Amino acid sequence: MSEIIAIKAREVLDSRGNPTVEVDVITKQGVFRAMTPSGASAGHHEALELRDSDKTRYLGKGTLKAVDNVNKKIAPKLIGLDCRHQETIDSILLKIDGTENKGKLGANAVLPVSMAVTKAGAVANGIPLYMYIGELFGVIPHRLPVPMCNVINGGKHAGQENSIQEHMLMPTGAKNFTEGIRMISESYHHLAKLLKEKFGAGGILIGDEGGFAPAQIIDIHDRLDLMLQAVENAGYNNMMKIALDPASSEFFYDGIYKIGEKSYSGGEMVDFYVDLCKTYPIVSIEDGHAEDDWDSWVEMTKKLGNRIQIVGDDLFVTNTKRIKKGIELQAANSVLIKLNQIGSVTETLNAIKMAQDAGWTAVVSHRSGETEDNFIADLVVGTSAGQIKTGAPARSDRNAKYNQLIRIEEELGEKAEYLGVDFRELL
Ligand code: 2PG
Ligand code: MG
Repeated sequence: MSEIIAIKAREVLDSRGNPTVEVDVITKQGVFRAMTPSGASAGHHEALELRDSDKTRYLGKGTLKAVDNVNKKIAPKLIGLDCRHQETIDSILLKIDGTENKGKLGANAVLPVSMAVTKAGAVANGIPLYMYIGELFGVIPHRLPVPMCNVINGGKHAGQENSIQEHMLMPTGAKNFTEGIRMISESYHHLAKLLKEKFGAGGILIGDEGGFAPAQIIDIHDRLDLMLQAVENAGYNNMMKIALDPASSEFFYDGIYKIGEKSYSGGEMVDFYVDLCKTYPIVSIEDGHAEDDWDSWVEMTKKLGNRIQIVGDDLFVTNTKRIKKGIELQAANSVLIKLNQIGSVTETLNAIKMAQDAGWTAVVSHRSGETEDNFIADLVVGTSAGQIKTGAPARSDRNAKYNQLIRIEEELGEKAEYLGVDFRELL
């Protein structure tokens, strides 16, 4: 029943209208489908996303080579195997590729196969995907995540140069996940009202992750003030915290960080964040410094690490080699987890494990280019990671994940746990 009978890949569209790879893994129990997301502010150390570079198709962004790699190079090696042997299958995928960074097959070829195999394995074992991931990971899942919801989009996701990329609300005062999402949705709509009043129709245009992208406000203080006003108008004063992802590798030029008209050294950026944390209820900052500016990361962690969560995204790229270095240097206290940065389910689980074993948190994340695949919702529950960032409560590519979490919470019933303000607590 659990034998892989066929594997078929095709090129489909992601949330930005760019091509991406979808894979069907077929067993006697059905067709198990997974899709690859894609980043815009991608880190330089991520696994390779293979694009065709044929300018006559999709402006060079076609994924037919990756599709071909699945159909011709991967499928023949996996057909006949038991889909429940995730680790073996993932190690075969790594072996076929044979490079450090999925440079031959492309992470966008390897990952959807790996994810579809996990989905097939769950059904073969007759349990929900999050439970199956829990088995692979070694926990009994019951923890729902506190979401980080990106209600104001900036930077690359909003066609804006040199600005903070993500301004997120975390409903830490909610009693469960479903209530938390309601609080977020209501605050988001109050924010729309404020932005419409202030800037007219242009104020409520949205960015890649469904958050508003008002081009008129570059200063982060103005953005955060509006967010807190919206939260207050929605009636949730003091029930939300703020998380930021400046994605600062995008505005780092030869050792200098540039936000709007202002320039900062790495140390001055630390002071900038320290000041922000004095004024706003900020509990988490991701990629406050650039992907290779290790010294500034260490300084940031020394100055703020005992008060807030310091998350490495471009810095660690879900790669245990880089996470290990970060733990040794004490360069952060949390890892952002993106499946396609590393390219397989097993490697992703290992990255989460390494972080948690060091007493660090792991935040499961979407990409700015997403799909209707809601795998990460099951991943975050399956690993008890406790935090997910997957955009504003807008557009189905984002809500697919929130909606799946609502279903999982319902299914877990009494057993479901939501940590709220204690979201950094490990199992
Ligand atoms: C990030 C992500 C997701 P992208 O920087 O954390 O929010 O953006 O997918 O564009 O890298
Ligand atoms: Mg990031």
